[in-house]
Amino acid sequence: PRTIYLKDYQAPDYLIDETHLTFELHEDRTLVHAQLVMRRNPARGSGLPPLVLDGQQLELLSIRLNDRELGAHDYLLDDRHLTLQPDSAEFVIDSSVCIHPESNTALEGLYKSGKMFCTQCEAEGFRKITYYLDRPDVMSKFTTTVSADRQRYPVLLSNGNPITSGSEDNGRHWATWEDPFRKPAYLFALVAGDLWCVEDQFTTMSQREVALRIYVEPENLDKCQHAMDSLKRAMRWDEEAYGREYDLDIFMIVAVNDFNMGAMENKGLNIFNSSAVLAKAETATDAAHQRVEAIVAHEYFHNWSGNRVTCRDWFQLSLKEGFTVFRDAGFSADMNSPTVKRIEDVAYLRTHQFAEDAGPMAHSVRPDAYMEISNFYTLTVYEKGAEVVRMIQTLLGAEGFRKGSDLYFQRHDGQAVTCDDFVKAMEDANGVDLAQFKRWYSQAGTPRLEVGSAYDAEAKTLTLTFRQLCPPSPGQAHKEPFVIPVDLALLDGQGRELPLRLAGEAAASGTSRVLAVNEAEQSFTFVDIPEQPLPSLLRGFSAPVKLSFPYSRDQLMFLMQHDSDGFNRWEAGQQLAVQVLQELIGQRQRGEPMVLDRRLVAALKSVLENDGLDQAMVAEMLSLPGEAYLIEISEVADVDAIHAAREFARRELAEALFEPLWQRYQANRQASRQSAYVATAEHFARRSLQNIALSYLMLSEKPEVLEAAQEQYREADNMTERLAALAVLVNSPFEEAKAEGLALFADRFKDDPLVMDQWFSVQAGCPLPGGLERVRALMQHPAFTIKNPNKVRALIGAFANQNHANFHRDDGESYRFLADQVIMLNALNPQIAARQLAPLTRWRKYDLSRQALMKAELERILVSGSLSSDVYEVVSKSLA
Ligand code: HT7
Ligand code: ZN
Repeated sequence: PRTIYLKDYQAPDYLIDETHLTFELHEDRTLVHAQLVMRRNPARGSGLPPLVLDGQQLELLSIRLNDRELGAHDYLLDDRHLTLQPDSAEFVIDSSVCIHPESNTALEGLYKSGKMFCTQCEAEGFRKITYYLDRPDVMSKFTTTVSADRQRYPVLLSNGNPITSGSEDNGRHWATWEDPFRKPAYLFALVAGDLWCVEDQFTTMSQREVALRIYVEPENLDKCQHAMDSLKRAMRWDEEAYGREYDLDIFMIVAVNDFNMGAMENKGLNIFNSSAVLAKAETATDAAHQRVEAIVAHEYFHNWSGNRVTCRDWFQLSLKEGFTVFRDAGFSADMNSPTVKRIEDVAYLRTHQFAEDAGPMAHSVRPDAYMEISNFYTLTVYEKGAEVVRMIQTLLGAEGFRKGSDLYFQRHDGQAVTCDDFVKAMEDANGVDLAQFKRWYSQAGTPRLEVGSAYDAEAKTLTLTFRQLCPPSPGQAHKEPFVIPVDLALLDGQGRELPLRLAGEAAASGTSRVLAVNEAEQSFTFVDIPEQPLPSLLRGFSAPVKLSFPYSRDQLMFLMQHDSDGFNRWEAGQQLAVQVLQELIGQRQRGEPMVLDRRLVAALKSVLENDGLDQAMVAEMLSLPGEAYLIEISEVADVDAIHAAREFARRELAEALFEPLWQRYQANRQASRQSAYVATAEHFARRSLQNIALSYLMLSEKPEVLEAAQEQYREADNMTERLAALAVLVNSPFEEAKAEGLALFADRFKDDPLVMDQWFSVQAGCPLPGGLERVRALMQHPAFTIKNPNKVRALIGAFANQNHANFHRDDGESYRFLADQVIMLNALNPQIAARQLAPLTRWRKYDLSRQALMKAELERILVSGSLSSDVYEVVSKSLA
């Protein structure tokens, strides 16, 4: 495969003003007619270079240039392009092609999901539908006519507003849709099926009525209300937080079962993985409800950050994705608990994005080269990209940031732009220079920030010294200093924040502030500091860096209790737990008996006994750092020792804290019994504490806990409690109860694919011995199919990414298993194959024996036959 470079970007030679599409949908073949009203791009000069249209897997039936039928000698055709010679600056191309959605297993372009037709065009799927300039800087007005059998496909949808529809004599019918907004082809969508819809409406801030519809298969009609409520909240929030109003008369969401990602923001017609839209108490957990709320909002927010203002090229992907993740995080924070949302996001970023940034596929937020763009829908582009936007907000303040975003939307409405344009709007609206800050877009890797402090009791000054260092990443040996916003406070002996005045400043300005660290080594001296303070650093995780400060365990316990920044209270607890766990890991590796530092017990006991704390915070603080995070922060990860140490700590904590855990559990379970399920932050918090308490309690193997778990499993009116109870049974030694729970569950939910995904995942994640054998057996279950990405993620993905003890078994059999699945998926669905590969790409993290085993599997994939560009890019870069 060819590498594409950002430095080679050139504006398109031709533009497409209008796109008129006609689809004749048939079971075995679909005919696509495209009329393109085109002209020479004046920005590219006056000559008439050849017109090179993108097209893949298309059977060309006919092509006309301005009413002249072209013969084979009038154009060049290969498996990626159709090239012809225009003879005037303005012209019309008419093409007809035949495509085969029924055999499209890659789920890109037009395909069938179950009984319905649907599309996925981002990033480069439109070229599998018709010959086109399939690039985001070519924006066109689309009209789409869809015709299909009326009985099987009574609903025919596309982007924009419905214009006309009618019936034919042969049992077919048709509908025409017109989208008044110019858009790139990646935002095109079409859906045809026997769909039912839930309908509502929204009155925008300028009093326009918008019809809202969520289309699903009839059996899912009762699972749409949460998504609809989320959508209305998101529409209102975007008006209030960003001044953004919806612009069409109708907004539609369609749920499909076969989908490579979470959802897609096609203009006016969002297509969703059913897992990201369907939710009701009996079948979806609290986490699933929160995911639905976040994804519905995310896709809706793209209407401005992505659709009205789009990307010039795919290197700019974070322009829309980083910004939109930042926007959806703000929404979720406002709808739920901001501190808990931040904790969840940071834990996820540090575990997974930091690992990506340290691995062979590391790339900057704006990559400068790719082979396959689908591989760059990454945690770096999405989550780190959102952190970069967040840092801009931290540096400019909320008001300055809003001025910048207003200017960005106003200046670039209807345009395809770059990350530089985004930053420029922020600079211009605030009169600041962000030139050095922009290194966050171009330099990969996670900076380390080492902080030292020196207190001068006589001068009453505290000097903080910052040293930043970013490790090399592929293609970037040396990094220049970043601008790192460090939000901080200084706490006195009672935990009160001291007034902050830097040397040279006239007066103190508040008790917490943001320092912009922008040199490799830099000191800041605070004056009038009456006693040796304890710094609370990087509050709210104000920058995506690895911070180190030599806190003692007692100081961390102090911060856990007294820091007024909720995020940093949690962070202190995590750092304490990491120190304690690393000590246990060392003991285990040396063959010494493991001894848990009782300070961790004391710290968690006081958290558990503090009735004033938000229950969700208590649950977060009780959660020990995960194995994946402990692997990420290890130089060489000893998976067995990590697993053994963490399990040992959990058991010790369960024993020492049995009483307070049992009390909390019983109180919360009782409250659950007494109230019907509601998807609100308060109830999420109550159930999350109840469930983490149960998972600790179960380690005691006491009969009363087993009974409680079985009662919760049987009697719960919601999936959050039921699944948590099933998980503790599955992870327990109670074989009979486990088998009974699993069988009952499968019997009850066998017809609900999303619930069965959870059943697969719980078993795939079970760390008890024999994990690989269980996964192999589950692949034979009638509810499993490798053709459905949700099933692959639920079983194979959960096993390889979450079940470290079994995935890293020392004979390498699990690596072999994963490689086999990747080879199979490569032929069916390259995007999913490449994503499933991720755990093998991290081979450098492990001991030499595991390294060799993992590498051997990557090499086996490389020579396994004809590889997709998706898989080839990941494997070859991992081995380089
Ligand atoms: N913008 C959407 C990206 C997406 C996608 C990318 C590659 C292949 C399949 C895909 N489905 C959706 C989703 C989003 O970030 O909003
Ligand atoms: Zn997105």
